[in-house]
Amino acid sequence: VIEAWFMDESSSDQRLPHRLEPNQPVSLQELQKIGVFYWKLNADIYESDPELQKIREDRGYSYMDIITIHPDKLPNYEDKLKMFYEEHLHLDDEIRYILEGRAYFDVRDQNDRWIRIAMTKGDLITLPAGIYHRFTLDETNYTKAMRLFVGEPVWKAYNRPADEFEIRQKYVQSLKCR
Ligand code: KMT
Ligand code: NI
Repeated sequence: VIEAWFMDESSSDQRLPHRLEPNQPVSLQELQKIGVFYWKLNADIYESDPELQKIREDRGYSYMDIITIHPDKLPNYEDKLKMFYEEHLHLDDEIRYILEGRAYFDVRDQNDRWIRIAMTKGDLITLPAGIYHRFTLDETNYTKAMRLFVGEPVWKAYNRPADEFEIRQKYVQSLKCR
């Protein structure tokens, strides 16, 4: 299963775990309530995995590419990492599948608290359109991830505040009906 926890308020290195003391875990069920969904897959066979194929077909994830995030492998690494860690939303779901390494996705819960989701090899996650979130590597500084998308990908991120978007209002509304 996936591990998630409420974050502390410390402004130290974003790559550190930032757990509260004592740790305050967040369950998969709580993540589902804010529209975050999760699968565990076998990343060793991602090129021919029928389970991944099925998810892609069922959910219409026609597009995919693979991004390697590491100082030596990603052009403009520092800028991109900084950008990924700005609190933002997208007009579409963000779907990521970790093939190697590790990373953190931080999402805001219904009370605007940060939840940190620890992603490791084999974790596939979907963040709903309109949720405020951000991304960082951990201290190992390396991840290889598959990016999935319904149709032609749109990577545009809107930094907070972006409350005027209809998709944001739709998302906020959806939190009330769960
Ligand atoms: C995003 O929009 O938050 C990202 O694309 C994060 C990096 S992809 C592993
Ligand atoms: Ni994003």
